[in-house]
Amino acid sequence: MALLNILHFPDPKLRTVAKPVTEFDCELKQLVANMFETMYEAPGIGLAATQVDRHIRLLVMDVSEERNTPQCLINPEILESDGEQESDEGCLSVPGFYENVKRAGHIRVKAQDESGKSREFEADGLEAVCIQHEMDHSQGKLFVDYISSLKRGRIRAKLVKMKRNNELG
Ligand code: K1U
Ligand code: ZN
Repeated sequence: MALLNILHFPDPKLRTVAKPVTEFDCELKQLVANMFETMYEAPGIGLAATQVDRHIRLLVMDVSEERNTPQCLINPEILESDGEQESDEGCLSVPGFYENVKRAGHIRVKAQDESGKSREFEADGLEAVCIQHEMDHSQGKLFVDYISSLKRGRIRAKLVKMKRNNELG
């Protein structure tokens, strides 16, 4: 397995709209394994392929406290959503910044697994927040797009400076 390089805001590659996964082969399974390793090491509760410069509709996540419930969602779709929840979100592509974001409180999701098998399930709380956050990445959207342009500009300037000073790892 291998750790993958995570892109940081404002890298324009993070704005790429991901394409559906069509081949469920060994290469895909290797990417999924590497993304889990990268997410656990970071540490994070989720990671989208877009963040590691692979522009396909794939995300991994583990929102369990024990960090023992890995989930891989391929070509995910939100079939239904209702309610509203607000919580602080972070992002491995925007390190060190947390902002309050409003999301649907309850979602019904359809997604494929690494073998291409489709399943449907419901999510709420942190799991629903994480799925919506990671699916935004596949659309080239970041949580900083939900805050004011003034705040986003400040975060951008700080991260550009940190990158220049080699402080982003
Ligand atoms: O960059 C990412 O997409 C991962 C991101 C996911 C996320 C966090 C919070 C709300 C919605 C989505 C993170 O994992 S940031 C790190 C983080 O929140 C965390 C890390 C370790 C333990 C607990 C939380
Ligand atoms: Zn993120």
